[in-house]
Amino acid sequence: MALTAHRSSERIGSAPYRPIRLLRDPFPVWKLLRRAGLSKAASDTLTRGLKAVRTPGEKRVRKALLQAVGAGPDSATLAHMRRHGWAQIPAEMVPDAAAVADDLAAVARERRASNRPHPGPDSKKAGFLISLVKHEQFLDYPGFLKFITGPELVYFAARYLGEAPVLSGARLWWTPPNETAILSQQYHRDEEDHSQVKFLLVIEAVTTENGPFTLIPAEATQRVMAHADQGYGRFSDEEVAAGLDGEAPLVLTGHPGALFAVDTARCLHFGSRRATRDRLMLMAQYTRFDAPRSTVPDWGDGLRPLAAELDPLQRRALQLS
Ligand SMILES: O=C(O)CCC(=O)C(=O)O
Repeated sequence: MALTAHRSSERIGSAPYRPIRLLRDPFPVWKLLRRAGLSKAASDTLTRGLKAVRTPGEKRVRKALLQAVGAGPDSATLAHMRRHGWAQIPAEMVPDAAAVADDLAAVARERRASNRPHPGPDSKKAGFLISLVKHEQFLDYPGFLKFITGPELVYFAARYLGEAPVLSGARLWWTPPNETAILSQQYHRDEEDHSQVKFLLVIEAVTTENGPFTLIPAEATQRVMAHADQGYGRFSDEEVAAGLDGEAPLVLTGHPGALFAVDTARCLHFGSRRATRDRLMLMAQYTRFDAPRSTVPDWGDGLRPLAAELDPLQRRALQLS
């Protein structure tokens, strides 16, 4: 974690290239506070406060950027997202999605064939959710990074979260056939913040055979948690069913190019469970700037060419001023 400001204001085109590095990753701070004996809630509050102190005005700027962008064509989809915690983004809102899925399928074929999944924090999962490309590695694929940071996705996340958000992760996920129901293959909620957006792009058709992403909409998640008297951690299928009162979980199947947005902090979910066929998805995660438990890719200088093409709100997604 770098605590010092990066003062470079070199200009690329009309846009200054100035990474915002102060407390880029709040999560290590949060973990320190926890180790010091603070509760999760107190650690959340303090981490947010520290971030605000280290980057004064940043929150205000991010809200102002959203005001400048205004309302868009996505209001019905946004309303669905706000109410239910998930939405399918209509194809006409993301005309590039099918072509991007096609190109990503080619990259995945190459990566799978050469059997070079990148080792990393998720290698502990070994048998599923392998990141064929992740975070900074997307700099090698500018077209995909452009899609992920395009106005369609970033503005949607901004309008939902109420401010210019941060791209806190991107992964090309490969789940091979497996027989397990462990870790993220069990119901859980993500804990980076109270609210966040994960975009999920189907790359090769997902059916019930591919271990589809499965979720409980936000209102029903509230009922399940109240019934189980539990907010976080893993929930068994039985606990979830008991709180659902007959309502079926939502299974995100779709054709290549289908794009979903899920607030994985508000919706219980799992995926990759007992797949009998490969599953390929692109995942892009957006959080608020002060999400207390998030980590953020270190994009470094590789962003310069893309940065020149982005508007101020999009630039904020990559932690650029
Ligand atoms: O699709 C999956 O395998 C589950 C992913 C998941 O649990 C998550 O993104 O938090």
